[in-house]
Amino acid sequence: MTREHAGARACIALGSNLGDPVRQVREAAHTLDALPASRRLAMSSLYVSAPLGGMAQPDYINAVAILRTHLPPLKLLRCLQEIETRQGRVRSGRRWEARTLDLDLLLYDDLRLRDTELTLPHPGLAQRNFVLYPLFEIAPDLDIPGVGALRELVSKSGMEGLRRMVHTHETQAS
Ligand code: ROI
Repeated sequence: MTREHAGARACIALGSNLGDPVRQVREAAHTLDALPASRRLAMSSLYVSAPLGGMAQPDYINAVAILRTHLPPLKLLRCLQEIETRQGRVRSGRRWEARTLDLDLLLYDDLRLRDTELTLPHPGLAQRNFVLYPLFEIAPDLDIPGVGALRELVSKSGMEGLRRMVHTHETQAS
């Protein structure tokens, strides 16, 4: 089937470390389900992950979702930013600070893009185990355009600071 018929496959990273992060991520997952011209294909487990960036802040809850969507990449990005805002995120412009909800567009089919607003694949993807592991859980055979096989990246990346949440009733990040 062509992309026009099937839509594109978009991978989205979810992260939160404020305001009941488990609830934030679950709520965002439900909202993604309801995006126009889209449907959610898969959702990873939730992971508890130590904050990257060196600033003292609470642990994160991270996960990855995959959508089938007819929204073009920048339109999808705006939808994600709208969800972040609706769930209480205030953008101060500071790079490493804690946040109620972060939704990053990781991949959009095999598109490579360098725009002022959007870079695809997401530039941090290969270095972040809290993105690689949940993505691998739901798309183990994925190839990251210009980077390589996800399987390889995962095998080179440790699980340091990362823990998959097994108990669905767990509500605390630590
Ligand atoms: N650290 C972790 N573990 N998870 C995140 O989602 C995350 N997001 C961020 C920074 C501040 C870089 N650190 C993070 O934006």
